[in-house]
Amino acid sequence: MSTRRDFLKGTGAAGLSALLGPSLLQPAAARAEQLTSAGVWKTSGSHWGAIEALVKGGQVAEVRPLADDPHPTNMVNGIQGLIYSPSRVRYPMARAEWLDKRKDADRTSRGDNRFVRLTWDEALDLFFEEMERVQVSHGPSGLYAGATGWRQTGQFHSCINHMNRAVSMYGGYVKKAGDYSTGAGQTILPYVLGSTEVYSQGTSWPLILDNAKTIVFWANDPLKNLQVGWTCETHEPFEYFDQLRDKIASGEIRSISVDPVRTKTQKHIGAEQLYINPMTDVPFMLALAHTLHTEGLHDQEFLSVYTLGYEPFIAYVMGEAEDGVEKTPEWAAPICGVPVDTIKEFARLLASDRTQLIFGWSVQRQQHGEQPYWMGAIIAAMLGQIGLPGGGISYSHHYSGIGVAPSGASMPGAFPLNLDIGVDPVRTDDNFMGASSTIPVARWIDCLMNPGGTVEHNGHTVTYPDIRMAIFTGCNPFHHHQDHNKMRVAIQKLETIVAIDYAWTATCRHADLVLPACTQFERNDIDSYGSYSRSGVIAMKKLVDPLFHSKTDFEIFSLFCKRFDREEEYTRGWDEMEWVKSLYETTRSANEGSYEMPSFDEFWEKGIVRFERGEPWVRHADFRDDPEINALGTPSGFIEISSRTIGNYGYDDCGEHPKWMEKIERSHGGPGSEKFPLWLQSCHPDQRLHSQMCESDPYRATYAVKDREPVYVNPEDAAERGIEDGDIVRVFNDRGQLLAGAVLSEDYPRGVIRIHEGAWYGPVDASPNALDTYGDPNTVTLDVGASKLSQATSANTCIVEMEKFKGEVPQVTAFGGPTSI
Ligand SMILES: Nc1nc2c(c(=O)[nH]1)N[C@H]1C(S)=C(S)[C@@H](COP(=O)(O)OP(=O)(O)OC[C@H]3O[C@@H](n4cnc5c(=O)[nH]c(N)nc54)[C@H](O)[C@@H]3O)O[C@H]1N2
Ligand SMILES: Nc1nc2c(c(=O)[nH]1)N[C@H]1C(S)=C(S)[C@@H](COP(=O)(O)OP(=O)(O)OC[C@H]3O[C@@H](n4cnc5c(=O)[nH]c(N)nc54)[C@H](O)[C@@H]3O)O[C@H]1N2
Ligand SMILES: [Mo]
Repeated sequence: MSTRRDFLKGTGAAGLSALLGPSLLQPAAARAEQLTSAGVWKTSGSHWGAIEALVKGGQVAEVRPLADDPHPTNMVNGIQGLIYSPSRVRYPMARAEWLDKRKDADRTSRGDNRFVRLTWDEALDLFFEEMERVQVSHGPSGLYAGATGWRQTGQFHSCINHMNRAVSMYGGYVKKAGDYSTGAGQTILPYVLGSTEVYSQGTSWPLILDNAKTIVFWANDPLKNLQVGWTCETHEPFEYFDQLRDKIASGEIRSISVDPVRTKTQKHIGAEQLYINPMTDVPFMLALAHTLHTEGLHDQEFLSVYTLGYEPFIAYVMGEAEDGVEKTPEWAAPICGVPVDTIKEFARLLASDRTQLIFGWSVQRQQHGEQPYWMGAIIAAMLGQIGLPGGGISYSHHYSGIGVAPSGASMPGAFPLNLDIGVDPVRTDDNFMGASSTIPVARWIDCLMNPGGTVEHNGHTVTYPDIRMAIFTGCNPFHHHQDHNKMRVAIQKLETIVAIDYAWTATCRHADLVLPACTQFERNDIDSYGSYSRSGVIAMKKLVDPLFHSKTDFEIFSLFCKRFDREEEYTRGWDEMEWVKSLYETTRSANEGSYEMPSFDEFWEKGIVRFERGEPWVRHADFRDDPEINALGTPSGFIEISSRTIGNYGYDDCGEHPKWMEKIERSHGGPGSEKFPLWLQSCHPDQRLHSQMCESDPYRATYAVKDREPVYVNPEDAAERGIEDGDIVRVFNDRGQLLAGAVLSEDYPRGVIRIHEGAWYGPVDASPNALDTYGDPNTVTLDVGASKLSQATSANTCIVEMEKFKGEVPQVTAFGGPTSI
């Protein structure tokens, strides 16, 4: 296999010089646009990696990964089906009832999927009229436009920026704080380690592989999660997992995966699984701390020099404070399901030599999700290896290429937000009438249900605004938010919901006005090649014209701004290619003298400019080197094992140091498990990016079970319920019910089932507690804030029961668009 490495070797002395020449792809892979008798091959980039597409007669005939992708994802095979999905939004549409009566329309019928086709002019007039009405009558607190979502990639067509810029040129609106990915982690870690850590570059893999003796993957499945990236993914880290597999095989490195499930990563690299009961990492970690401390395996010098607040924490562990319970392995074992001896041996193993801890994010997407992250930092501090190559802790090596030594190059910026350009909004009313202008993102349903109510958040009190209208673009809240039955009631509070999407998602089904955007494959754009690796810049070439009546988000919002005479300011008078060129030229100037980039025309012709990898790098090495000069961003500058700041907030669900707190509901003997004995983990899909590509019919058919989303279940749990492989089952709890297709697998232990998030929601009808016909796990998940600190999603705190479905199986309603009238 010819890799990028081989190619870079061929560029001779480039690596010695600070001034790097443009390294364009080999001719074989560099054909941004190559005519063949059978059509034209065009290059583009995507969350799934760089691709080439064969375009014939105005149609995408074939899509394949770019030739030198070292580890292409199978998901590339779903792209064609995404473009030509029967679930595309074809025309601007309005919900039938809403079109007649607007704010006075019946809202209980939302979700019945009956819509009326409109012209673009009609639709955009309605959109503008509603926004104006809401802002005039309710001020900025009436409009929720703060979006969070995995819009398709491309810097110019970043649809969320388009919406934000256009809407804020008219007036203010309620914004969101945080995200669903790492809400608890990104809130707690700045108090403990001084930065979010979750979005920080991590120690480079070559240094980990050369120095670590033990690598722990904790709730982390990088082989699955690295298939996609925030910008065009390069899949560079996969080479390191192959090297790790070899080192494990030869006994040079031992790798352990702390996970209830046998993961893709464990299987690929040959890691050992350390089984743990779901949501019980904290008692396990407290017992590890107990063993390290009582056996004198902790690094006292590191703790004295680099940390604060060990004493109150260890007093809690030793049972000398608060609950008076000593957190021994004997105490933890029955809770976490890890035998006493295994806990002790694991603690000794961690302390015996260089140990790299690598955490995933799922374990903080649960109630009290801050605690396992804080505990991870404390274990790492007790081991005293933070800042050493192959030691310490990472919270990000499964994300967007982190761990590849980044080039130092500047990457293309995005289409600018209003704030950047100083355009005065039409309406300058910034009076939120006593309410907060920003709400924690995962509490928006709570906000709709309690206008004027308050909620604690990270040291502040948030007062919920009285929201009347919501605009969603580049996100799919009827996939991403928890407890859809509760959502369906809560959104009745909204007078108007506008959804802008290329796919007829459940969010469109529950909206009043739906505008058809085109996909990224129907527009020209530019993107970073490699999100964190900064490996280059890629041209995203339009493959085909926008399908049906769809338009680019840029066009949609240009026409929208025309309705209040801000079109010129919005577009700057530039068209798509002028914008793309300008983003390229800005990047080229920023890199001048360091990374040479060719003229725009040459770049566009060739498709990619590549930059050489940077020097391998160790996270926190500078802090270790001099903790006073390179102090952390915590209040004290040191690692805070206990936090006075958090302690002073006085929260009952996140205190001065980490603690074990029982969950509202938990399997394996926890609360509620007698009635609902199965833990439902809604991890990120191996075959999708969230809900994106679920609508790709031929691709979905490769994994669906009798047209339903798979539910993975242990064979004994299935047998106890009379369920066989391939059966349609009903998964339920007191919040909701869904159908899914059983896949029996020994990878899942007793009491644990998985349905991947992003399965499209297809309720049988608009009635309360309607059966979901395809299998969206968020039909049954719990919607509570992780704690008063982060108010993050608790999606993984969810228990259910399942049974073989009896009776007539309803048709899947999730796909295929609206029932037009
Ligand atoms: N139960 C459970 N729920 C979860 C999670 C979990 O682990 N478990 N994970 C959470 C996490 S971490 C995340 S990040 C969220 C993800 O939640 P989202 O980001 O909302 O999920 P996506 O499916 O990526 O939704 C993107 C939507 O934008 C549309 N779109 C894409 N590109 C464009 C564009 O250019 N223009 C327009 N107008 N629309 C576009 C797509 O068609 C799609 O409908 O889900 C969260 N929800
Ligand atoms: N293929 C693919 N890759 C993706 C995405 C995608 O949609 N598809 N989405 C991207 C995004 S937006 C995000 S936020 C990241 C998400 O990245 P993560 O949140 O890290 O990924 P998950 O797949 O949800 O979970 C990883 C592992 O955590 C384990 N786990 C869950 N709960 C517990 C627990 O209580 N204790 C322990 N010890 N282990 C537990 C699961 O069994 C699983 O093996 O992935 C990114 N990568
Ligand atoms: Mo995410």
